Amino acid sequence: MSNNAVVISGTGIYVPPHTITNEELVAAFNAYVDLQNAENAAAIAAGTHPALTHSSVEFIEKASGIKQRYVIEKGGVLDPTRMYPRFQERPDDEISLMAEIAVVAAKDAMAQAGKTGADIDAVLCSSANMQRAYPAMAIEIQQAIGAGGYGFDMNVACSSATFAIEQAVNAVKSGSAKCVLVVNPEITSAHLEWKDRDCHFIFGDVCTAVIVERADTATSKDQWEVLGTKLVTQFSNNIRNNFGFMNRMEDSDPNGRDKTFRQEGRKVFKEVVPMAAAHIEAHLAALGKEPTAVRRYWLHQANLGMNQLVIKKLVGAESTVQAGSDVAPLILDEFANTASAGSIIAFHRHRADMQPGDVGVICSFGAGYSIGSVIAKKL
Ligand code: CO8
Repeated sequence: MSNNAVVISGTGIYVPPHTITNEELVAAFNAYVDLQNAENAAAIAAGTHPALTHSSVEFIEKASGIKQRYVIEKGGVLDPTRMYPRFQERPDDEISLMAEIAVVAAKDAMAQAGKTGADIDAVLCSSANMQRAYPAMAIEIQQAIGAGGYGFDMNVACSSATFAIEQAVNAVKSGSAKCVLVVNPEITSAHLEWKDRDCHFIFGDVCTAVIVERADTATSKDQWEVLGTKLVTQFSNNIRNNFGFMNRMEDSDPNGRDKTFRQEGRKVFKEVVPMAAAHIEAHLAALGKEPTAVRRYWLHQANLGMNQLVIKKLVGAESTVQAGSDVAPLILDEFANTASAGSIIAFHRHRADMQPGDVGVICSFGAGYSIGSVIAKKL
């Protein structure tokens, strides 16, 4: 191990209190469809308004592998007259919801790494959406855990966590920080379009946390040397969310369909799978490693079929991607797509059995397009 080695010394998670099963989700969605179709019955009969179509549990499980999702608030999502969560606006002197869940995940990771707030000198709050522009959630979290140094928010959609880990590793290597907390509070329920049959089943809420520090300060029993990180972006319109601070000035509809998540799912699937596999292969090759020498892949959790194909391209073992799988564990069935947190949940939940010297790859892929990989060795 080199003198300036950097390790991941702890991970943590916040799991929301409510689950929504596919059955519950589809029942609420279909009730919404029936209400809408009844309201528009005359126009539908006249052929001037399209009728909405029911969703199905069978489709969701076959197309995605998702069986349920966790959410912070359930009642609003399942109310067919509303179809989005109910959150209360908080006063400025109360901690924000994003920061609150991040602090829970952060404390979990800090306990694993044996760190207190005073040990942390950088906080990166990195996720697919931010609940406000400023002050940064990262700085709010920094204050809540009693950390020093600096904090900032960053957003690279589903690759927010891996991109933040690279920033953390570089900060530690350069000496600008000694011990970095990366948190990924993903309140996807607030920017998912629950009324759209094509995507209403895709996302779930969660928060993950990772501690990145110098190897010579780490005391955790479970340390992972970061052998390398590799990031890439390539512009695509296939996943978009146009919500933003310019909307008011543009006089655009604040409830317009383009102000929440939308995608060309098929195109994303086809284009991102080969990109992700080639990215991982090139990253491993740069470190002189073969894909078959990797003990475990903690992949982005968007779609079971995507992960099966990525693994097939890498190691030719398609059938091994499933819940509890050894080569590429799945957490998507339980959590759905949690944007940037997915690959980190897989790493958090599925590494206890690994041995010193084992190498694993964390890899995210998503909107942008953006792909990030972190290659780590168990010490
Ligand atoms: N119930 C029943 N039938 C349905 C449903 C439904 N809910 N939805 C679609 N169908 C029907 C369609 O109408 C279609 O019927 P027909 O063949 O008669 O036209 C048929 O099923 C097939 O439809 P699709 O082709 O759309 O279905 P796919 O097999 O492609 O599966 C998926 C759809 C699951 C979306 C799949 O394409 C997929 O997972 N793609 C990859 C998605 C992905 O990875 N996206 C990443 C985006 S996440 C990211 O980067 C972070 C963004 C920030 C987070 C935002 C949080 C809100």
